Amino acid sequence: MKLYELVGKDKTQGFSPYVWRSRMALAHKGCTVEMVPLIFTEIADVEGANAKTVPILEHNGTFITDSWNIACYLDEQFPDRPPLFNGAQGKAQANLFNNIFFYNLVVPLFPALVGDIFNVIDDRDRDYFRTSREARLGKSLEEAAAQQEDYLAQFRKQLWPYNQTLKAQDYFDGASPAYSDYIMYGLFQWAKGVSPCQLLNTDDPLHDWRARMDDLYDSLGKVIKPRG
Ligand SMILES: N[C@@H](CCC(=O)N[C@@H](CS)C(=O)NCC(=O)O)C(=O)O
Repeated sequence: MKLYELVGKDKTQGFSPYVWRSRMALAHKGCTVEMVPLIFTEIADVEGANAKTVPILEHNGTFITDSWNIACYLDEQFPDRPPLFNGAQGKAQANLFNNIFFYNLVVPLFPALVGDIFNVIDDRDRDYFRTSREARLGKSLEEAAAQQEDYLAQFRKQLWPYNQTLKAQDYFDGASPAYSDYIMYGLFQWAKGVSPCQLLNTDDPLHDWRARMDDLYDSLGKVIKPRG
């Protein structure tokens, strides 16, 4: 199996939040995977994948794109291994979690990190990244970076339901981690991989949860080194 991921100048520090979901999901399933680093402007060139984004999973000559599809594929292909979704109802709940999570957390975090991302990407990606992200932001990367603290404050306010949930349970999926946890963990791997800013207070339940997630699968997530 191969998992195509997104890197910047440092090819060991894959920072895509969506790739991290798939990477953790593959580890959860006990799958051994070869990571294939790509920069933004190489993604469309992966022959046979017909992809615009990573992650891309290649398995027995089949390409699966989109992290959600990859998770569904893994549960279908390996039904005897620990499930990522607890049945059809669990999958439907994870889908809701994913969409709320996107709206609550990804949307405010993207402008907070965009200036830091620009500093870590490969030089060959800089024009593409600036043009595409400035169109999405409706402002320059520098203007967004100057407002980083405001965006982070908005982001931190949105953490309340997630911290509250972890007061009653160890993982978003209950007593042990599964796909909702990997959705959340990807976000923190993204921030850690590109930015020195601290998203959490040490007394946030999410802080301890993240430490537990860091220890999973031979500390897989710790391949990302803090920038701060
Ligand atoms: N819905 C997709 C989103 C994936 C995505 O947005 N990936 C980003 C990296 S974090 C990407 O490949 N972007 C390529 C680009 O913007 O050109 C998924 O879940 O896999």
